[in-house]
Amino acid sequence: MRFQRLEIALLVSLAACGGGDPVATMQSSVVTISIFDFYYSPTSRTVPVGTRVEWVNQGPSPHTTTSDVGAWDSGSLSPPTPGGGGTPPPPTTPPPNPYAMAAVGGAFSFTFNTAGVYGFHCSLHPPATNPAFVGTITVTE
Ligand SMILES: [Cu+2]
Repeated sequence: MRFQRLEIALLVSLAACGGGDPVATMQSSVVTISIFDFYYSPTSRTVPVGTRVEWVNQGPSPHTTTSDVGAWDSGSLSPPTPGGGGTPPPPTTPPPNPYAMAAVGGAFSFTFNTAGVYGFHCSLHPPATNPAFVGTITVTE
């Protein structure tokens, strides 16, 4: 049948091109910052230009990552346990990290392509009332 012959031809051509992979591995890196009530962890990071920084809300409240100078704004990131319940993990094997088994909350990422110092805060819990709820990304050449 016609389809069988096509399959055999495909298999032969796949086997024939088993040489080296000409596509180089991407060199971009990702740094993760967790958002808690009410602080960022880590508070500050120094990264090279081109780094993608991802903020992940570990709740239990909604939060944002908002650039102090308007370079980015995540909008409200949902907490991992909707409703701010702080539901404990099931009583099976307790994880070493209490957050390890929690569902992943809302996330936002931004790639820093220009060197500089970038302050950020949560627009829902602004520094005026939460002075410690701020962070800094320092981007180096
Ligand atoms: Cu917040």
